[in-house]
Amino acid sequence: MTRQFFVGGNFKMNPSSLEAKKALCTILNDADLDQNTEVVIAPPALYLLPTQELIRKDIKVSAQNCYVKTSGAYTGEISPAALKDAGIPYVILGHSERRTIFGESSEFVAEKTRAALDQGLSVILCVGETLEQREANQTSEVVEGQLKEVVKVVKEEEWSKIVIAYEPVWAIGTGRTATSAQAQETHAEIRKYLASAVSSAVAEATRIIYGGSVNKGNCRELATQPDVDGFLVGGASLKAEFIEIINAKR
Ligand code: G2H
Repeated sequence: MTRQFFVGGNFKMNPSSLEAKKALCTILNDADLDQNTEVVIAPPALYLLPTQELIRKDIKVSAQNCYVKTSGAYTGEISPAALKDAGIPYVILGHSERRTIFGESSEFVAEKTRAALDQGLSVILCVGETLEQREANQTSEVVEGQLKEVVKVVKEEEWSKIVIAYEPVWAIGTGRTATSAQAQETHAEIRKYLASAVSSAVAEATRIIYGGSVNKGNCRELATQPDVDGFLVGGASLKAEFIEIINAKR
């Protein structure tokens, strides 16, 4: 089975003006993009709707987070039902910045995944180990532990709505990218885990993308790896080089 290449742009809390956001959309709108690649951009929550208006229709828009409840007294949170209502098809969940800075546990990320799926949203589910964990040879254990909680709450047929983003924490925003061999090794382990914990069909069909300092210089080599099905791009998604990353397979 061929898995459609997927490139996500995680803008994080950038840029902090609508003008800069418009400029980014214009660059993408004018670009010659590989039509075989699914492209999703995740602006800050306040800019989701203007971005959806401005961006070409073959690029999808994603939230960077959502809560587990659909409505109620949860000041500052984003409802997955509101995302659905606004026509936002994707949400990023479990990003390491959410896990480390905001203390989100794997159980909570799984609960959010369940809530998002219940609204019909697709999920970019992030997993990854710290440098300390990698050096202690705990990468598989950590990543499988993060996935295990999600496996518990997702039905087999729902995995088609999930893209797994493997983002080693030590490679995020540091300029230190995993080598293509390191990425391939962990992606293959994740696929093997899915085969044993869910099914071989899900393992074969699920896209596993890499994130962590992806740029125009390293994307082509990473994209040659058989289990690397795309990228989640942070810093470089705010620049024109994002186009070269989207076109990495061309
Ligand atoms: C990892 C990635 C996007 P960056 O967080 O999710 O960011 O490419 O800046 O390392």
